[in-house]
Amino acid sequence: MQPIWCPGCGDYGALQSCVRALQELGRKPKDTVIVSGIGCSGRLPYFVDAYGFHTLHGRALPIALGVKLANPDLTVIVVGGDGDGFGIGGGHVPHIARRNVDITYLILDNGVYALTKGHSSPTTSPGQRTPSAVRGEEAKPLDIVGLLLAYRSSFIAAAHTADRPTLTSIIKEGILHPGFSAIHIYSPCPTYNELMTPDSLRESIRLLPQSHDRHNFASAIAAHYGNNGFVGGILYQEKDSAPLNPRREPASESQRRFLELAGRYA
Ligand SMILES: Cc1ncc(C[n+]2csc(CCOP(=O)(O)OP(=O)(O)O)c2C)c(N)n1
Ligand code: SF4
Ligand SMILES: [Mg+2]
Repeated sequence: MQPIWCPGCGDYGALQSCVRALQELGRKPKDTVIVSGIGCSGRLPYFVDAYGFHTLHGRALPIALGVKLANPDLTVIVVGGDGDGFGIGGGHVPHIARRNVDITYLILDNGVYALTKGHSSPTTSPGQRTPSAVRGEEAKPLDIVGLLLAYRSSFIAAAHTADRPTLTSIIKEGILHPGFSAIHIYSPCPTYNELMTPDSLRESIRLLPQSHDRHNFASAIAAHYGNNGFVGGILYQEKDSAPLNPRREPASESQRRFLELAGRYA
């Protein structure tokens, strides 16, 4: 299917980078599943030659967990918006992170609920006027990378869709990472958010220097908070990350019971 996003939508860049990453890694469509939530971003699986599951608003992560438990050999990618993942679905992210499920999560953040015509999302800028905040947004925006750091995700990266080569290489590394790889991607919505543009992203987001030690958690925190949250690259990657693996002996009684329960539904 041809994409039906508006002209200039950042999600085209995310789509291109995602497909290129899968191609460059030689992942075959039959071995790949893209699971999405609801939103403009949630349409992405339609446009990729792989298995896709357009799920419910905010519920892509638990469904992806089920897919991965049922067949751990699959490459599982989750795509969702800022509202999908950090509004209605915000309660799922920490639990996928702490279980270190081996999936790659592409968070397409456009700062609005675009599909439902531009009302405020958890990342809308303070003062920004939207149909649900006509005098300007009063709430503080969520810091998505800050949350991923707090959840101790085993792979945390940030990128934007106006720099597709960097985004592609980060997605590749995220797919190769054994565990939960979460990538915060600024993806402009020219229809409903005039504050976020490709130029503003290129100007404000600085790539991490080569010297950044991605295995050092304290360095990741310093890089993120030292730049007001506007850095691109791989901030953190846990060394010796051990993902949840249903084929391995469970490490504890509670893990065994969790896997047994999940297996019953798989
Ligand atoms: C349970 C439920 N509540 C609300 C909606 C309405 N709804 C659809 S998409 C959406 C928000 C989408 O925003 P975001 O996740 O940021 O994705 P975007 O469209 O910006 O890519 C909402 C509230 C829904 N489909 N299902
Ligand atoms: S409304 Fe915004 S996010 Fe949705 S397709 Fe159009 S530009 Fe993209
Ligand atoms: Mg959005």
